[in-house]
Amino acid sequence: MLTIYSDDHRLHHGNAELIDGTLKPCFEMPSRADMVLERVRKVGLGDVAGPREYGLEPILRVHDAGYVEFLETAWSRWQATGRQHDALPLVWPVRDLRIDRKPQDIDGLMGYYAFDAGVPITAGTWRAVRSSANVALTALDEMLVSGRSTFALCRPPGHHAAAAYMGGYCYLNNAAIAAQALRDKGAQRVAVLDVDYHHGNGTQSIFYDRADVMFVSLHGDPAVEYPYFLGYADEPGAGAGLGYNHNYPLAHGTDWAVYETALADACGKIAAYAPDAVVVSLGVDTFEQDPISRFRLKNADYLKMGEMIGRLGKPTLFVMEGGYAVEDIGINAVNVLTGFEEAGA
Ligand code: SP5
Ligand code: ZN
Repeated sequence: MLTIYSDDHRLHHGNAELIDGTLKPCFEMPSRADMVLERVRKVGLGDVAGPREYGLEPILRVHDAGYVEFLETAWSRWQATGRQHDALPLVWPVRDLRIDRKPQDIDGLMGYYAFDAGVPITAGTWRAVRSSANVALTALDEMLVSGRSTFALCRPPGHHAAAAYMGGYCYLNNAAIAAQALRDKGAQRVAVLDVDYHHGNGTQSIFYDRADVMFVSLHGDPAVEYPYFLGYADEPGAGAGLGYNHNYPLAHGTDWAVYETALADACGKIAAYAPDAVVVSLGVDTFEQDPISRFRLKNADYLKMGEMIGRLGKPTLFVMEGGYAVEDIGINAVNVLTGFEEAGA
């Protein structure tokens, strides 16, 4: 399987995130992508190539123009106020606070365009997130040209980012940008399967009222797990999109036996939808040793996960999302890809 990857991800290296009541070193760190790339090479998964430049157009098909302009200018505006350390949001417009007035000040804008404090903006963030989107778009084009499934080794990840807000280590929604590009290149129906431990609130939000992109997600139950405010089973889609959103909230402690049952059901929904292609939001933070997550999948379970996805028999674009057990992230992510290939897809 072809992997698309760019060293530009290293330009995004936040110092700290607010977690457990304290500022800790970011779990979402450059070594994550390095470890996945190392494993791709070690097992001989296939060629590794760099991304092409797609400009802002495919990004603006998914994201709000004001939000994209904010991402592009946030670092220079933050720095202009005399600060050299990472920009982080600190105040958010919840419930009856006004979102009809966009603040002029960068500190206000950081909160306006974020839903949590897990999104440091640094000098290199914009270039890294642009490259990450280009990685997904290039892997998509390679899939379309070759008819073979591909791996977008994206970093930073994307599935928590919605049309007009960042959060959960995510800035641009790489999987959503690729799914929309698939539609724009002629696919009639696209299914996004999100196996990251956390609910893909951004992707769900972007496609919630649409029937042409189905969103299916397995994740920690939001009643007890981040991102808490989306991802319940009773979110079926709205308007034309009613019936095209499927959430599988799973309990803390979920192991492969429980996960497999849910994944089989999810794959059944996708098969019945008969999509032209599948985009997989590939997070491996479901791993038993993940430092911020509470499922119990083991290394070998990811092979079985890949086989089940492979049995759908669809052209599939894998887009890297989360996974914070850095020592095992490469083994687990590449196990999904090799399991997929062994299923003959
Ligand atoms: C892409 C992705 O996987 N983003 C995840 C963002 C999660 N951020 C908040 C994590 C909160 C973890 N709380 C439990 C801490 C255990 N000590
Ligand atoms: Zn995650």
